[in-house]
Amino acid sequence: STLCIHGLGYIGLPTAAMFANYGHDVVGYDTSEEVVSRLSQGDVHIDEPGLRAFVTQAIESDKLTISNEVVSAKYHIICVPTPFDRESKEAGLEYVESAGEAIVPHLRPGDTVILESTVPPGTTADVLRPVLEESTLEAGKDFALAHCPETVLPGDIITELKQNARIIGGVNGVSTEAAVRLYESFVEAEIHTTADATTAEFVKLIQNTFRDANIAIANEIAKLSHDYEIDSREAISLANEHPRVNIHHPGPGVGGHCLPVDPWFLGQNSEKLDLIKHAREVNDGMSSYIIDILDEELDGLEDSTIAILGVAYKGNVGDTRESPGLKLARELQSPAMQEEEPALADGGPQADPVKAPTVTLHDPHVTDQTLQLSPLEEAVDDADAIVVTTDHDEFEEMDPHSVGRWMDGDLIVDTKAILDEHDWNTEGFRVSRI
Ligand code: SAJ
Repeated sequence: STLCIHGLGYIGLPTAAMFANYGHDVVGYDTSEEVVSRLSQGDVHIDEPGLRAFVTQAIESDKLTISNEVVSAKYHIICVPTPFDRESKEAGLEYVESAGEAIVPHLRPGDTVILESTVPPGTTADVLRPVLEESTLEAGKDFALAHCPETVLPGDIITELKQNARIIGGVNGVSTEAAVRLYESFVEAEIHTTADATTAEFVKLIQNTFRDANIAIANEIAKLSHDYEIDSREAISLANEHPRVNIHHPGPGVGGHCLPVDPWFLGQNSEKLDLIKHAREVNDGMSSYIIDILDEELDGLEDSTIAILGVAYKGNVGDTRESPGLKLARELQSPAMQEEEPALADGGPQADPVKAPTVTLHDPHVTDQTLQLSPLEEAVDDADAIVVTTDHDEFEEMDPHSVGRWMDGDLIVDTKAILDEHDWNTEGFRVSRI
């Protein structure tokens, strides 16, 4: 059958290729001229293992067509972004609404519309449904409407698309069934159905919220461990020997476009966020905790040079959204750091502002030209301290001897505990783990 996928990003593109490679006739639609023209030339704009070959296969078999126009199709699948506004802590639903509006002129009785984008509970029923019903067709009666949230892990998208269980909730039973029949064509795991679309939206959000809150516990445990002078990783791993305990790993904070954002979506139409909100704040506070460690270990940060290794949001990906490394860099260079010493009262001579640290950045996976990234040797050249903020393979393999020769100081803060402490100590480094 024919499918029109709306939005060819991290989720839409692999999903379009997946349906095409399973024999459906798919049109991949994106509003960006650049995305459409690059993809039409076989240039895959997303850095994800195996994706290039997977998309090429779909295009070359003529099952996937890339287009800058919406077409009539038996199934419309919406995979557009829902950008997070840091000020209001709300999801922007403008792309979901405009995708709905683009479908309206093409919507026919018997079609099915599926929303995959992560959205606040209630969006399918209260935001998308009224837009689609401008067609004068009725959801659940004339056309099917369901939410089927994506759950794939960047770095392992193609495998997880097939192997993860899916949750599908339609605005009524007929809608749910229509969506289930479609996903059955490639999903190998169980497809669970919910009574309504709102439950499916809610389930997606609480999965990421659970992971975020669990990491917050790990981060707080790491801070406690520091005070008791014990190894948090060893403590957590031993605690996890219990059959009902599964504490995640501490680190420099939680990045990406999902975990730091989705918990807020839960609170968009409710006032009840409490522990969940607090957990978010614990994770967001890890950058200032790292600054405290640097400050303590370096006896003040004035005039220091700090090299941050890792500006991607996690290991072995090139995505920098909500990156803990970049957040740390921003905070190290923020005006607050420069005003550490309060200016004197009116009229008196102004105190010399404390000079904020110089920050250098290095990341072998990130290609973003707008960031001032340096090669490793340049980034650590003359640095007083290094902070490792992602578990890229390249960092695990770094040679402590060379790094020791290039840099000035001897401090390395290993927020992901990936370095062999013994090797680095042998080269004269002080290793501080989180
Ligand atoms: N992190 C830790 N400690 C851990 C695990 C992760 O600090 O023990 C950090 C990572 O370094 C990273 C952040 O959390 O900064 C998020 O990384 P992640 O690998 O946990 O997750 P994402 O954001 O790449 O993908 C998540 C996944 N959700 C869950 O595992 C519940 C994925 O399955 C979802 O599809 C995706 O969000 C999404 O799109 O919602």
